[in-house]
Order: sequence, then structure tokens, then C-alpha cells
Amino acid sequence: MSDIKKLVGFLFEKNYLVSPDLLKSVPKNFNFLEFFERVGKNLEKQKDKVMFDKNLLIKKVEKKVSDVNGVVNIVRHYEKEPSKTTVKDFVIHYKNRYNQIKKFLMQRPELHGCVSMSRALGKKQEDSVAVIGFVHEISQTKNGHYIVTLEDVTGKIKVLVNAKNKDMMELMKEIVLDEIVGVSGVMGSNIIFARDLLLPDIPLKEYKKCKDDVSAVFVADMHIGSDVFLPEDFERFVSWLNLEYGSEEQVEEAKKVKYLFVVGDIVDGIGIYPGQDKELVIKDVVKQYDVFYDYMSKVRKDIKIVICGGNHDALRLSEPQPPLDKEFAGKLYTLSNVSMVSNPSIINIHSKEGFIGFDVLLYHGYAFDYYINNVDYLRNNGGYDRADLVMEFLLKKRHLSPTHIAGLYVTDEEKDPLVLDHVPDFFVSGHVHHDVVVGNYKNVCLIGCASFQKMTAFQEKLGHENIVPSRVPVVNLKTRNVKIFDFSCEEKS
Ligand code: D5M
Ligand code: FE
Ligand code: ZN
Repeated sequence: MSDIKKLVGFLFEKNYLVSPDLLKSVPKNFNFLEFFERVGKNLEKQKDKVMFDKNLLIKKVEKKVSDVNGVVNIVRHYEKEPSKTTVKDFVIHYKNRYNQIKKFLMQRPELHGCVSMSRALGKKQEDSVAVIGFVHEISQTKNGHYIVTLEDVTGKIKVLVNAKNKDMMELMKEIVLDEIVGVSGVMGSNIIFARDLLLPDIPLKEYKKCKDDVSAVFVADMHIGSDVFLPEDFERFVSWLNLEYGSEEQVEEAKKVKYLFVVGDIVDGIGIYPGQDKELVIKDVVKQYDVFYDYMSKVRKDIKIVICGGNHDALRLSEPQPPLDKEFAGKLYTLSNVSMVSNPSIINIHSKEGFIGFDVLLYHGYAFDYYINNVDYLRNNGGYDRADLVMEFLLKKRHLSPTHIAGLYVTDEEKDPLVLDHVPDFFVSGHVHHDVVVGNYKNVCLIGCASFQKMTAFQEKLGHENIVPSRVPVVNLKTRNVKIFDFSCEEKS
């Protein structure tokens, strides 16, 4: 078998589909063994699935958890009350966003001499030019060239991306309306012939590891109150955290857990969609949160719990969503090991003397729907199965929801809170309800959580197939290995 065939087989086994384009870029002298030594083993570890045997209860395990203390510090969090938004507020909001993102782009040498749109339009033909602007419009000519209209406060300018420039054409597949990009090129008649198209992107992150053998676990989308929430699976998960469930080896892993992140859609809520009533077994949102409180109150107190909301929680939909409302989820605030944070937010964990800790970006992922449905590049590369690709896509844009119509957001007079001005070590999301995904982009670990809810009628209608509930990624912070634990009580066919 050729080395390339081995590569395809190996990736297929790991649930990666390989596009013909990618294969073209594999060098002729590609050596599979060498590749496997370098990358394969790592991938292997990340995909390690630990299944639970049905009804496997442990009898005698020494119940001593790791005595290392968990430390949680909130780095970015949003609690401001938004005021009523006027047109003027939108103008200020977008101006702020522009200035924040321009800073990242200005670090590119290609954009050092960049000018405003009005100055660019005043340039002579054949002059070199560089601009930074919002993507206002995208169209494609008969010959396949892209015409991108960029905008800043001084005006608009058209940019031609030549179909012959393969790199730029590839990048164009990821470009969406309202994101901010940089272009350098040559001036034509009221148009820039692009030489380079630049996204703000993130720098390579330091791949941090801590000295303590501790781990963090991530869950989302319990949807408590829904008739397809899976209480037995969630109980099994909580029992495992409390060393009351699992094989000896699995309980050893539980002993190391010091952090539990809950990334939104805690409850199913009420009045979220038409006809929801018929699919609820608890029709009172306070009672829904009470059930979640009961679970959380049982979790070992040495585990620090961080909770943010999602689009089903009893909160405004505009992002950032504030922490869960005390009026509905008040009981959760009484737990000493719980931190309530906004969605999105950044939380630093496990800082110690001599170690700055890990920054964890939490974002439920409501805007993912828009991008998965509207960006061919995402849809054709796994769509809802690849939340990690969506996260990577947004990191490159340095914004969690750049397109105006992708979702609701608050306008802020100081700065756009959805700009990714702080590059995290972990980027964690939920919302998609597909299987857990773990990816890596420039050393940022990307984690897409699964749900604890069976397929809903709505998801079935929309054609979702891979709804895989009750799986939980367990991230060891010393080794950075990720194991996926399966708490599903349902027999696998
Ligand atoms: O919705 C999250 C689930 O619903 C997730 O499986 C995606 C699916 N969903 C939601 N909106 C859409 C659109 N517009 N297209 C396709 N799939 C969608 P939640 O109600 O937040 O739990
Ligand atoms: Fe959800
Ligand atoms: Zn959701």
C-alpha cells in the first residue's frame, strides 16, 4: 500500500474525511511512518474513547481525590445592562470594533502603510495601496474573479481577487459579510487589484502544561425540563465525578477532576419555540433550574464549577448574555464552588506561583448556526460535526459573530465585547448537540461539547443525524491529553 493510501486509511479511521485538494498538497516523498510518529500518536490520544459498561458499579475504591486546590479567576465577563440601541450606538459600536481589529491587522508588514478608503480612491493607477475595511459586499464575475467591496468610515472601495491566485481564492471561501480584513495590492481605476488578502488571525499560542496531574471536564446542553433530557446519563456523570461510578481506571480519572465547565442551555426554558409546551416535562423554569441545582449541589466540593448560559436559558438573547438570572437560578448562587459567568466569557484556571494558568474561552455557540448554514467551506467540511472548524474560522476573524444578521448582540460604547482580543488556551462551545470534537488551532485547544438531550423533533426535521448525547471530554492539564467518556445508558447498536 502506498504511503498516501495509508494516510487516507488512517485519517478515515479517525473519522476524518480527506478532500482531493488536500491529497494534492501531500509531498511526493511523504513518509507515513514518520508522520505517524509525529502526529498520529497525538491524534490517537485525543480520540481515545472510554466507554462505560452498563451497570458497572465499583465496590471498593480508595476514595481519596487529588488534594491539589482548584483556582478560578474570571478574566473577561460581561454584566453591563444594555441600553436601548439607536442608530448612533451601532455607529459607535462598529467604529470600536474596527479600531480593535485594525490593531491586529496593523501588525502585518503588508498593511503597514495602509490608508483610508477615500485616500486610496485618490491614488494614481499602478500605485501600491493597502486598506483595512469591513466586507460590505461579495460578488463573483463570469470569469470566477471575486469583487469584494470594502468599507470604512471614509467610504467604500472595490477589490478584485483574481481567480488565478489560488491562495487568495481559497481564503475567499471563508470570507463573510461584515468581517474586517486587510488588502494590499495595486490601484486600478477605482478598484484595487489585490496582491494579498489578510485576516486578523491569532498568533501561535504557547502550549502550556501544568505540573499538577489534574483535569477539567466540559458539558453543555442539558436542556433540563425537556422530555428528551437524559437524566440517567447525567446522574451517571455526576456519580462518576463523585467516585461512585465506573471502573477502577475510570474512577482514577475522576479523582483528578478539579474543574467542571457548563457551557449553556442548562434548561430547556419556556416559550423558546412555538409548541415547546408539548415537549416539556417541567413547565416552570425555576423548577427546571432547581433540578440542575440538585445535581450541582451533589458534586464534590473540591471541584470548581463554572456556568454560563445559552439561548435556551432564561436570559436575553443578545450576546454577551449575562450570567444566569438570580430570579430563576438563584439557588445555584448559594453553592460556594460555583462561579456564574456571562456567555461569552474567559476564565483563568489553575494559576499558581510560577504558573499563569490556562485561559478558557466559553461561548455557547448560538451564532454557529448562521455560519454552518451559510458558509460553503464549513458546510462542505463536516458542518455541524465540526464545531472545531467553526471555532478556528472565528478565531481567524478575531470575532465571535462578525456578521450583523448572524445573531443578536448588545452595542457597547467602550468596546465590542465579542472581539477576541485575548487569545485563550482553550475555546469551548456547545449548542450543536453533535458528538464531542477536539481540535487544535495554533495551540488553542478547541472543544465542542456534546449534549445530554436526545434528538428533538426540530433537529430531526432539520435533518440532523449525528446527535450523540452524553459524551464528556476530560482534559488532563498536565499532559494536555483529552479522553472522551461516554455516560450513555442506552445500549449501542
Ligand atoms: O439548538 C441547537 C440544535 O438545533 C443543534 O443541533 C443545531 C439545531 N439548529 C438550530 N438552529 C438551526 C438551524 N438554523 N439550522 C440547522 N440546525 C439548527 P438549541 O435549540 O439551541 O439547543
Ligand atoms: Fe442546545
Ligand atoms: Zn443552544
